[in-house]
Amino acid sequence: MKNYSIALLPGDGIGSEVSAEAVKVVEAAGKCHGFKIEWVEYPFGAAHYNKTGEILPASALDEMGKCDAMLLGAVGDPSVKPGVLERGILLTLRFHFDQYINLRPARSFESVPCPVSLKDGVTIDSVVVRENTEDFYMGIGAVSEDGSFNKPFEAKRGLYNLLGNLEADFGDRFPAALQIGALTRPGIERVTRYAFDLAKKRGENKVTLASKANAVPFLYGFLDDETKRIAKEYPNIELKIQNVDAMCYQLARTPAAYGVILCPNLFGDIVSDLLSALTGGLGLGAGGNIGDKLSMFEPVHGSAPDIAGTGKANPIAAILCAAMMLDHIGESAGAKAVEAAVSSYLAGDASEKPIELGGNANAQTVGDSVARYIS
Ligand code: GGG
Repeated sequence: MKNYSIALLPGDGIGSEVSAEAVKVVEAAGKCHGFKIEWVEYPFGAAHYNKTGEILPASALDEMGKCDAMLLGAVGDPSVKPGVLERGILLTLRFHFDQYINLRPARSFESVPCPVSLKDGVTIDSVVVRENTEDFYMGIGAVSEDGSFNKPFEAKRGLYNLLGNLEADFGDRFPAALQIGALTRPGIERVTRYAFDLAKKRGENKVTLASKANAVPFLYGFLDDETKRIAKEYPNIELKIQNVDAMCYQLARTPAAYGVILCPNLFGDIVSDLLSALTGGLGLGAGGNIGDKLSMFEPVHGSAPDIAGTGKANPIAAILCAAMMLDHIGESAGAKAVEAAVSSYLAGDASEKPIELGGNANAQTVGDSVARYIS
């Protein structure tokens, strides 16, 4: 019997509902496949912040770093100013543990209707490889009441510590905002190699890069050039560079035409929501924040406060995150069992499907059903 220690951060909104079901299914897989999980649960999120003023203490980061992986529900709540929890918890975790890949697979299920028609037998099987530490997620910026800026900044990453000063003046006196993005050669290199290695592993001969060098030439022109340079290391895999707007258009028309999609941080967030919708709904989109230290598995969806507590949350994304996590820690048989259980469950009685997919099953019932299919 192998034992693992997994940090569990249910977070806000539907986060606790969906992560409870993921835990249930992992426990069932552990019983069948001979592993045991010690869950180390953390309270961080809106309720804890509103009660204590604490966001994510350094002591918790130290403790989490000793775990084998982390499962995260969702972060963000209307009771807290946007960005406080997202930056203070989610992005802090990604940056602190240098989780430089955000891997977001998107697969259609035969039994789940897609909003666009697919030819018979054609399925969506693509994966977004999103750079997870740079681009417009650097957190460098300011809002000014009088259009002038003079503010030092620091952005600590695994690869570097960026120091600088944001200094600008619009001249006229009006409120304004400035935010800057950054991309670096080592940041692009590691995510590009990851994407190309993944394409090779999947037996594919193409990686498509979502870019926008025509309108944002400094950042994305650099991205294109650096990606082309790395792509030369993979002579059997073509690099196709596509403007992200054209990619969204083509994804909506021919979603099955894509395999590995390489994205800078912001486009990756957007494109993976679109892909989740194309495969049937946000409640199906799993993801992993992967790095060489602690990796963290987190659904594509957010905390969805509008449906929290209603039972409408679809826990399949969180359950598929748990499968990714099991694969990551080396429990690949357990991971396959969870994926197979999800497919079997979704192929079953339509009325027992999640509410998001037109059935009557609340989050708890979905979790119970998937757990029953584990073998
Ligand atoms: N639109 C779904 C959603 O809110 N997902 C969570 C999210 O956007 N997280 C921020 C991120 O992944 O960067």
